[in-house]
Amino acid sequence: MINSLSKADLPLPQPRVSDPEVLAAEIIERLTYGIGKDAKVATPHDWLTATILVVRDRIIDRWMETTRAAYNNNAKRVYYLSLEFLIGRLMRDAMSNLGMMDEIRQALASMGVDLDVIAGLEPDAALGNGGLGRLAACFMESMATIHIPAYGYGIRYVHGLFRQQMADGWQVELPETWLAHGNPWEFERRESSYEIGFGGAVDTVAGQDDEPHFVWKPGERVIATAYDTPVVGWRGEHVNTLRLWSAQPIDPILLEAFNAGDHIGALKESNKAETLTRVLYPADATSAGQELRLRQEYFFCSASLQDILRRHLQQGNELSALPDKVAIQLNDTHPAISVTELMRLLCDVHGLDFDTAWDLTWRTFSYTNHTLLPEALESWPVPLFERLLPRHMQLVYAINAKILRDARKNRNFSDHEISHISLIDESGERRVRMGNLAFIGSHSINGVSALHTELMKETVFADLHKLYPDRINNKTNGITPRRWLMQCNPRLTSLIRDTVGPDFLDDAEKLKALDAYADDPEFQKQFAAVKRANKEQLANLVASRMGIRLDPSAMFDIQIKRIHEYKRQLLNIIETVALFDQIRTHPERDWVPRVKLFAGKAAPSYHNAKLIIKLANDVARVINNDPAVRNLLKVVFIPNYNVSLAEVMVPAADLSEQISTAGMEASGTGNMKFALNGALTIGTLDGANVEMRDHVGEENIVIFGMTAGEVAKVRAGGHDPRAVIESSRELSQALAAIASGVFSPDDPGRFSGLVDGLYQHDWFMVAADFNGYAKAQRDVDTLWGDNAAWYSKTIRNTARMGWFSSDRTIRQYSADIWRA
Ligand code: T68
Repeated sequence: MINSLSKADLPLPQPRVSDPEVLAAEIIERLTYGIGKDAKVATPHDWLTATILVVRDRIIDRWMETTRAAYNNNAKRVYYLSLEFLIGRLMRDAMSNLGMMDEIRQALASMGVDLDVIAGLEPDAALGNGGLGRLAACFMESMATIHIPAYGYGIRYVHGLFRQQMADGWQVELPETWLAHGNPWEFERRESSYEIGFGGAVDTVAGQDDEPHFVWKPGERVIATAYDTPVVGWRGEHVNTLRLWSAQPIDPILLEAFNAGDHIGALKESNKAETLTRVLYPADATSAGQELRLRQEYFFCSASLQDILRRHLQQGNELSALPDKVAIQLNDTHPAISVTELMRLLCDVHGLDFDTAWDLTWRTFSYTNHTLLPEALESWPVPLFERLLPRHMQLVYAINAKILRDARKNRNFSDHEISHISLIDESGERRVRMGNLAFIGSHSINGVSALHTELMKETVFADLHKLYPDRINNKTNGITPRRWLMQCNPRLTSLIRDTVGPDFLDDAEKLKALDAYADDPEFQKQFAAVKRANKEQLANLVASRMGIRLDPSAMFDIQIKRIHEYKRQLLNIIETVALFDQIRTHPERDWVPRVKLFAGKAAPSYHNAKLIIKLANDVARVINNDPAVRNLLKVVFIPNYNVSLAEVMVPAADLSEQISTAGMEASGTGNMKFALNGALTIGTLDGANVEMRDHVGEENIVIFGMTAGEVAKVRAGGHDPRAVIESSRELSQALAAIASGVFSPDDPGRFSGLVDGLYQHDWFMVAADFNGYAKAQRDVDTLWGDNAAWYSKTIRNTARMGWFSSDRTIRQYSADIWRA
């Protein structure tokens, strides 16, 4: 009987061995006893599941050690709250970090199974929209790598970001079903369940000390259940937990209703609960603004905070030690409701007074801002907020009163300044400002690139910055070099290791050693051969998925990211049309063969973004079928962009398009992935491009276009796009072709609205930057013509991008914000 033994006497599992024979035997064992399949009839999916289970075993040993060590040291823990974790596939990541990729490959091969084939079947977990969600995934891996005891908290969406299909060149959204074959990475933790309330009313009862005590009586309740996924760091030394919440009804079925014959009504509660965590909102850069979204936000914040407080107290800590033992990072405003939820738990559940609770709260939280776009700043109508979260509404008013009185009395803030820092926006329908709540409730507010952080101080948070001048700081984004170099580009990784040794594997800044080889003809040849092989791999993917043949000796010019007007895929397409015209008009010139590749998803309700996808496809059809440019220009829009596709495209790029309107892209992280993999960047002085230029050297990046300051000035002072367009023959002809239906003969007016927007206001400065962009592209052509110069620059990009490792970013968060 277990009970009669003391826990210390329980036997520990044997540490796992990782030689191919042992692994093969374990995979067979898993197949047989874990999945119940005879190896002779196992499907590739069964092999995948069995392999994952065997890899997972190695992680679990370390996971338990890590968790035990954090508990024994009573270490400060970091909690990363994010509504999105765009983790992609996990098997390669895990095998590579554990250093067992070759052994698993051999084990499978000995049984006639190809690792690459089954790895390609793993679903791509797309629990995020784009950069913000992918950053959270890179951060999780870096926190494990540098041994920070950390938990990621989010939602276990049943359907992640939609699958994109093309129907006659238009985006069509289909549901994504990543859980269809089960998820061998996760552990359901039924014991970690919490009740989450919505609606109802607040009662006041007299406390012991005459202070009124508030009791929220929710009108609805659901259960949040935890699902844990281990996140293993480089070399497998430390394993953290990604804990995702799933909603369950309190009563799975209302038997009374069922017995009375109301079979649908009997499941109403159940359906309602499950709807909560069913799908990821697919809009990036706009706030969703719907009740279900606010419910999702509150649901996962409340569950996470209850869990965090339980762990804190279970360790024997006092509540007063919360900021010393707990750091909670809010990934954008999506988890900002946490500020009031922690206040509620501390005051109403744990009985602290308001001022004490407030002091603990703002010292525990910190907040990362990812955008300055006004349409993305979350705010909720007061009536909706009050109906769904009546107690939190009271707390918003109480916090507001405290802050505004202080600003007025001690800082002499004017009415105008007060109206900007208030948690309530009164400019129209009254709304709760989640950005201000996150700011006021945090001791640190950070931007994600140097430029973005400065603009935050001057624009959205100017008045709050005046009130709290020490809180805003910068943490330039980074990417994990494990996924974005070692795994996605094994050829380049081997070449670098053979050339400068393995130090860069543990410290990306050691890539600097490659600088010495940038002008070495022999190394350039090898670097070029790696690029060529990666391009062939991408060409094979395009051939098999789309039936289009690409010439790997052409320049691969790639723009992949969410489709958004500020990211200016339109500028790229218009310049492509202009180039098409030029090639046809001047066939006698020495044109550089180019393949223009695009991929990315548009928010389903974003009309212009969807039109831009259609335009890319329409332009591709015409250009790819014109014999006059046959070997010189190809245009391809690859459907269903996701992390796995990026892992093939990034290593294959010669040219990386980072051409957003200056001042609008907070940082960008795709820009870093391309440069690290030896692409040349053509870009504006926006987001992290500015710092990339500083690191790689201005001679190794192609910069064009207006600066953020110039954009702001021109927007304020009246920009005359018509005059700009009419003064450029190339641009006006390209626009005329698009607007008149050259690319859309079936519907000639299809793009006239898009072009009209450029003539009318050109908000994103597409016309304004066109000439600079076109000239920069011809400079790129010239450079391409000089092979030695090209590789000298691209090698220097790889050599100098080490600083953009997310390990560096996380060290900075840890030193300056979390003090973990
Ligand atoms: C991105 N933001 C920034 N938002 O655009 C990008 N938004 O410059 C930056 O590099 C990246 O964050 C990481 O800091 C987003 O990706 C969203 O995805 C999003 C999702 C929902 C609502 C609003």
